[in-house]
Parts: sequence; C-alpha cells; structure tokens
Amino acid sequence: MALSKLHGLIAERKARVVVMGQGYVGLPLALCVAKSGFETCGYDVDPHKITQLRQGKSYITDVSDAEVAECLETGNFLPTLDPSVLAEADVVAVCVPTPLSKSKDPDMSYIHDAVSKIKEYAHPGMLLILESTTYPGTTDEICDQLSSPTFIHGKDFFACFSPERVDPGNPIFQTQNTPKVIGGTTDEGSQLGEAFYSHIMSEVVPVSSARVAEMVKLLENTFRAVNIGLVNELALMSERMNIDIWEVIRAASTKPFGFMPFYPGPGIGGHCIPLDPHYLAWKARSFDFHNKFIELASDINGNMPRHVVQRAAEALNDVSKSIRGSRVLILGIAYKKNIADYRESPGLEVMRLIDRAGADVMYHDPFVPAFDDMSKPYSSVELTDSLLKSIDLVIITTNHDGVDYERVAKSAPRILDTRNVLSTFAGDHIQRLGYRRSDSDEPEAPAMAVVEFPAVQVGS
Ligand code: SAJ
Repeated sequence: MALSKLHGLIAERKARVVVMGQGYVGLPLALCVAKSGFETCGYDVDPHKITQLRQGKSYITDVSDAEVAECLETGNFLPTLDPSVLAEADVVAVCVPTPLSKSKDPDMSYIHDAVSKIKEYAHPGMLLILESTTYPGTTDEICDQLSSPTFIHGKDFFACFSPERVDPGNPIFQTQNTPKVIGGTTDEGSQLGEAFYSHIMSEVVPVSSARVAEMVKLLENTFRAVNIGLVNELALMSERMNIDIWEVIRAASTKPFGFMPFYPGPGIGGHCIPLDPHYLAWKARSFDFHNKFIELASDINGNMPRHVVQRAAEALNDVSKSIRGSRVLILGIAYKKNIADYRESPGLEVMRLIDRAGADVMYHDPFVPAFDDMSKPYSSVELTDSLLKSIDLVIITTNHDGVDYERVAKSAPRILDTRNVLSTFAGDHIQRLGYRRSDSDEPEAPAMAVVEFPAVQVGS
C-alpha cells in the first residue's frame, strides 16, 4: 500500500526526492534534504543553473560553492534538466516562482508547468509538497488536476503545503533552522509531510490543512507589506509636520512589548512582499470579499519611488538645479541590504524615473557589479572623491554594509538618504526621507510643482 510504503521509505531515509525549481528556495532546500541523507535531484529548466551546480558553483547569496560541491561529492545531490527523474520520485517538492501578471493577478504558469510534468511521470506512491507561495486552495486544486482512476488522491498519492520562509541574506535563520509550517490536503498528507520534514528541519509546525498553511504564509507577508505601508505613510506625514520619523521609530522601539519597528524606504522590492499579498486579495475577491489593507499598502509602497524623485527634484531645486541635466548617483540597486537581488527593486525604479526625467544617472552597488535594464547596460561606478564631487545629487536607496558612507557624506555636495544610513553625519547637504527640515512649525508652503514624467511604461 502506497501510504505505508512511503512512511517506510521516509523513516529509513530511502525516499527518492525531487526538488522542482533550484532558485533561492529550491536550492537551499535540496541541499538540506541531501545532507539529511536522502537521494535528491535538484530539477530546473534553466541549463545555466544546472551547469553551474554540476560544477559545484552556487548562484544564490546564502549558498556557498563549497556547500554545493560537498553535496555533489556525497552523491546525494543530482542537479538535472531531465523531468523523467519524477518517474522514480517518492517525494516531490515544488519550489517554483509565483509572480503576478501585469494586472496584479496570480501568474500560475510555473506551477501549471510543474504539475503537468508531475502528471506525465505520475506513479502510485508519491508525496507532493508545494512550497511556492500561493492563494489558499491551490494545493487542493492541484490534487484534483492530478487525480485519475489509476492515480487516486489519498490512495496513490498524497499532498501537503509547506510555505518557504527564506529571508535572503539573513545570517541567522536559514532553511534548516527556520520552523517549518506544514498542512496536508488529507490527514495522511500531513503525517507524511511532517515525517519527511522532521528529518530535515529543526522544528515542524503542523496545521490542520493545506489551506491553513497557504494562508499562514500570506498572513506573514501581508503583515510586512501593510506595516511597511503604514510607516511609509507616517514618513510622508512627518515630512509635512516637520517631525523626524526616524527619531519617532527609534523611541517607539524602546517599548518592550506590543511594538515591532518597520522603517520607511524608497519602496518595497523582492519576489515576495510586493507580490504575495495580491494572491490573497485576488482569492478573497472570488468570495466577494474586497480587502482594503493590501490594496492601500500596495498603493503607498508603490508610490514611494515617485516620492523619492519628488524629494530629489526639491533638493536640486534648493540649489537652482533641475533633475534634467544634473548628474545623479543612485547608491544601491539591490532591493534590500547586503544582497545582490535587484528584482522589483525600488532603487532600480528610482533610477529609471530619474533617467526618464532627463538626468545623467549612474549607480554604485557593491553587490551588483553590472546589469542590463530595458536593453541599456549599466555598471557600478567606483566611489572616489573626484566622482562624488562631480555629482549634483546622491540618492541612497539601499543601505548595504561596507560602503564608505563617510566618504559619501564628506565629498558629495547633496545627498538624499532614503534609508537613514547617514544618521550619524551632520550637514545641510544631507536630506532624509521621512524628515524635512523647516525653520518653523508652520505648515509648509505647498511643495513645488510635481515632477511630470512622460507617460512611458517603466520597465517590466
Ligand atoms: N522594507 C522596508 N521597510 C522595512 C522592511 C522592509 O522598506 O521595515 C523593504 C525592503 O527594503 C525590501 C522589501 O521591503 O525592499 C522586502 O523586505 P523584507 O525584509 O521583507 O525582505 P524579503 O522580501 O527578502 O524577505 C522576506 C522575508 N523577510 C523577513 O522576514 C525579514 C519574509 O517576509 C519572507 O520569509 C520572505 O520574504 C519570503 O520569501 O516570503
């Protein structure tokens, strides 16, 4: 019987595992599974990824080359482009992207592609684990799609949802030591999933169903998106009220209970926080429930790059310059500190808007040596005194460690700091998001005319 056979294989660590998707979630997971003693295939559709892995090379910030090489040497980790490994798989973990379409609806194409491959190689005795963030009900729907008279859900195959909880660049919490939530489409699916992950993770957190597990992940990321939106709105308010929001947050953080600090920024980036909450909003609408927090937070967070450009225009205006024709340095392209990922990055959005407003724009990011944007090649410039002195405005959009901020503060004529990384430096040439110095507490005169941008679609 498939269920007892699967329990036996998992208990003896003889289950053959395929992890579909070798990105920032799937690769760390595959290596953890392999290190736990399971024969693990790391399947991906990208030949470059598989070639690098086979050479013992990592392309993920949190995974070292040595870690990949060690797993290869044990023989327990097999990077592959060949989906037919699914024909021999006992456990399949799906870790593929779940982006949004242009209209902010779920783009399930990656999941559908993975499911069609599983269907092609389906055989009795499979445990399917979905890790990709998605709307409640997805895992149940996948089981319906896979079911057939010879591949019966709850008899021949079982399934559960277990959300990935990867915090890229986090030096403390990695895949193995982050508590793992798991919920099955059936009780047997839950039991098999718990048994499997208990060999791999330090803590397994069972919940009553896959739908609950799917909702757990969406709560986690909606919580962040909404609180970031709240603090960004308070930052805009504070600029108007001549209050330093950073001082306010610092003081509020002394409250030892009932408060968790979030910080203003140039917007939100990455592949989770800007996107995942919209999966929940989309699904809720099908239950005729129209949420407000997710849309409002998305609106506030999504408009922060334009606000930063507005502040940049005002900073240049203070010295009788305009964005057009000015030399502007974007300091930080990655979407958050100490990582190289610039997907959905607010820093990149600010750079595009400044470019479109007619500035001579360049960037420096120690984690992003070069990139192409809308078929325009960019490479990170070196932070020298002469370069900084030649810049009309530096906009700090990512607060990477290891940048010579003292040099920036001393050499750049004007700086707009959106991350408060120059909080220890003084000078009228330094302006900060979330605070706007004024001589009195009187309401400010209406801000200068809003910077207009040609109506051109910005980037993907
Ligand atoms: N941000 C702010 N203010 C804040 C916190 C973040 O502006 O107070 C911005 C960041 O600069 C970044 C974006 O929001 O552009 C997302 O930041 P993030 O810290 O949520 O980073 P992610 O998306 O890489 O990682 C998150 C995980 N982060 C943390 O738990 C700290 C977590 O929410 C999820 O485990 C993960 O996404 C995921 O995969 O869902």
